[in-house]
Amino acid sequence: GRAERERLRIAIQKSGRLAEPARTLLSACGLDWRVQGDRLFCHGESLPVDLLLVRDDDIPGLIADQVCDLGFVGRNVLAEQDGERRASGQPSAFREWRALGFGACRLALAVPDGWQWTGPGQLAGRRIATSYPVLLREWLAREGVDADVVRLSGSVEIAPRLGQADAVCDLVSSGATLAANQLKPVATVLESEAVLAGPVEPLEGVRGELAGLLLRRLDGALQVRN
Ligand code: PRT
Ligand code: ZN
Repeated sequence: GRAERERLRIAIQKSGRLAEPARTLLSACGLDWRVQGDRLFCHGESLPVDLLLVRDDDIPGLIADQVCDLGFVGRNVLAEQDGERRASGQPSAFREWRALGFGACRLALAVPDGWQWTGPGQLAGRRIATSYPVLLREWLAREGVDADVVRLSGSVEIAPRLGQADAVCDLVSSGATLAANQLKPVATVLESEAVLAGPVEPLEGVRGELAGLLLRRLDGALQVRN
């Protein structure tokens, strides 16, 4: 059964923004894998640490289900899915173990360029498009603003032009995408970067020892970078 697994299993993004830096960082920790072409599973050679290559959105759930022990994922994804569990009364099943210093971005509220921004109260009664409805609702509650959250899985930034929403809440790094859509960021909901995610409780047994070894090497590698 999964509880007796004697190899550590780490989930990383198969392709996308975090895929390459995640592999580079794990290599810097002395891990390597047999070349396995297009496979989703990479068997670790130098240590009993295997990789699973997946969609970033699947990583928190894989940790919650103990299919994987650890994962490299954006804090934004981890926080949204943790919030989803909270909202449905489920206990936390994963948490951030380390911030990794790459994949920096922020989840930001953005409004049309033409708006004279006066503060969060301006969003009252407005429709806001986002792929992060839980984090947005929590922010609105903190600010005491009652707005309509429109959940979209992608192309959030064109929602205002399509008349689907008045404002957006989306990830921003350079800001070029917002600008190209005549939007401007006005408030930050979450500062994000890639993180090492793991279970709420420490791992035990062989996998606990492997995780400890990996963390020591990771901390060393991160220190060299910073
Ligand atoms: O296929 P899979 O589901 O695994 O990938 P994905 O398409 O969901 O994720 P991906 O690779 O786009 O992003 C993975 C993670 O990278 C995100 O969860 C963030 O933690 C982090 N990250 C860092 C970003 C950005 N920067 C970013 N700029 N994720 C997305 N963007 C998008 C943003 O949504 C917007 O469309 O880039 C656009 C804005 O960029 P700027 O530079 O124009 O502001
Ligand atoms: Zn994704």
